[in-house]
Amino acid sequence: MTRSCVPSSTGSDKNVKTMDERIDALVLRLHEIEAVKFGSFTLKSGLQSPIYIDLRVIVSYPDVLTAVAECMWDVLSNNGAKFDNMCGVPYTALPIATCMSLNHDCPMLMRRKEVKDYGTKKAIEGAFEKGQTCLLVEDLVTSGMSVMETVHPLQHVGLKTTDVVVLIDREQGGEQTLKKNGLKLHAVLPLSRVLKVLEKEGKMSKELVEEVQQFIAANQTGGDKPKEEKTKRETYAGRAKIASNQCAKDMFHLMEKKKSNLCVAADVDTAKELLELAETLGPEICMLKTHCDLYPDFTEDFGEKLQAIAKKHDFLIFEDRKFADIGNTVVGQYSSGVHKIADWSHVTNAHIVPGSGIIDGLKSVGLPKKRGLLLLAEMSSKGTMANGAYTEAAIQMAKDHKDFVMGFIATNPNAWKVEWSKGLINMTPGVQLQVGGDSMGQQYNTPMNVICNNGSDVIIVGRGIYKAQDPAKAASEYRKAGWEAYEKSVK
Ligand code: 5BU
Repeated sequence: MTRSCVPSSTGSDKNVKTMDERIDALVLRLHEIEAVKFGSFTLKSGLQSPIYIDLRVIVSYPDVLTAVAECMWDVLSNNGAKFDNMCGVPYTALPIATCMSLNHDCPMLMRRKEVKDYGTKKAIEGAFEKGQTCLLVEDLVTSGMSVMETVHPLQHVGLKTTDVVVLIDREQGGEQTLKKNGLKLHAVLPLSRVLKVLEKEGKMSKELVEEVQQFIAANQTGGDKPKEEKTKRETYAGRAKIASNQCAKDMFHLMEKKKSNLCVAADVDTAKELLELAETLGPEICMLKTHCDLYPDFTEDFGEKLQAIAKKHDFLIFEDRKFADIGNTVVGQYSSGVHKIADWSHVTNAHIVPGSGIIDGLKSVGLPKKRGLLLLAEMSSKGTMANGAYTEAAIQMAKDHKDFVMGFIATNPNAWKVEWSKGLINMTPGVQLQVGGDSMGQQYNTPMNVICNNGSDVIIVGRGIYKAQDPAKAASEYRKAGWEAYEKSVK
């Protein structure tokens, strides 16, 4: 297919400066306008970073914006990229894409960030034809997640996406993630080059460069490749032997038996739909996660019916209740009320915000029934406060209640480096086959990253399965992906 946009470089001062010179000059300008800063910065994830890159400021410096857009176009030209139109990832990359579009007469499209469900509402604005190839324009890539959030709606309307151009690649695994999703990354500035130029020009000390390099090396998002040093670990069967909680033991055994580490988050609208889904997906899963307060048709016999299906297909039930009150209150919430969760759900979970009394309360109800409790050590959503000291407190509370606490909701247990917890299960929500997220802060990681690189045991998948055209087929795909990741990690 002929593509209408075939970049050839036309930078304004290209005749007087080589591309390398222009890029080096741009690095200095970015430092000057504080788009690249050094110090101690708290990132959204809670991590302390010695480097902070904020390219939003470039809109106030037309010379920088022009140089950025020209360098990005030239990189595409050097790499022989071809496309029909382009779409900037909102918001920082929008003016960059606009500049490229105007300077090179290449049509632009826009993604509406506020459309929550691109299946039903118009998410891509502009004129295009199905089958055209759309270039993704982004200012900065770290994990590749925000790029994927724009790729999905573009693909959904029939556009092909093959190339992504960015100004800065933080070299933290984004390129590998994009590659796994069929995208080639064109970066003007790998972060290492930014550091090199700034050190050469006396803007950074050697020690500071090393500090940033160490931070980047220690905070890889992992792409989707198994990291060699983290791959080997104990099998589920081996861990069943050392688990103290009965539900954890049962879960490890049944995962090994069924060859499934897939938990489906069945957030459907009614109890009727939930029971149907449990019947359909039962053979594929080790656990079914419910939110029983979602169902307007919840009846007293719900638990009994679900238990029968769970028994038939051999899976555990996990009511994702997220208890968060003092011990005395959660006793009643867990055992009685409309839902009587303790009667039918093998597993439930709790926030540790109230302190360890919440575990004592839940345990007084759950332990005699051989139930298990998951503590929320981390969450999948953007900006979660469950990190650092909070996560450490959750780990300590689990250690003090090994009989009842069966494990954690966790996103990166490998980072905890806790040896004693092998008998506990780590379960991770926010999983889809591609990285990305939704418009309300959910963040998705892939089964390979979750199980193999981040050291979790169970993938929890909701919309990736129950919103699929064929949920049974999707569940089988997720099960396969989760199991392959597990096998890779124990080899
Ligand atoms: P999704 O459709 O795959 O995004 O559903 C994720 C499910 O996991 C949903 O039921 C959430 O309530 C649940 N969840 C989560 O997404 N993130 C968390 O940190 C915890 C639970 Br805890």
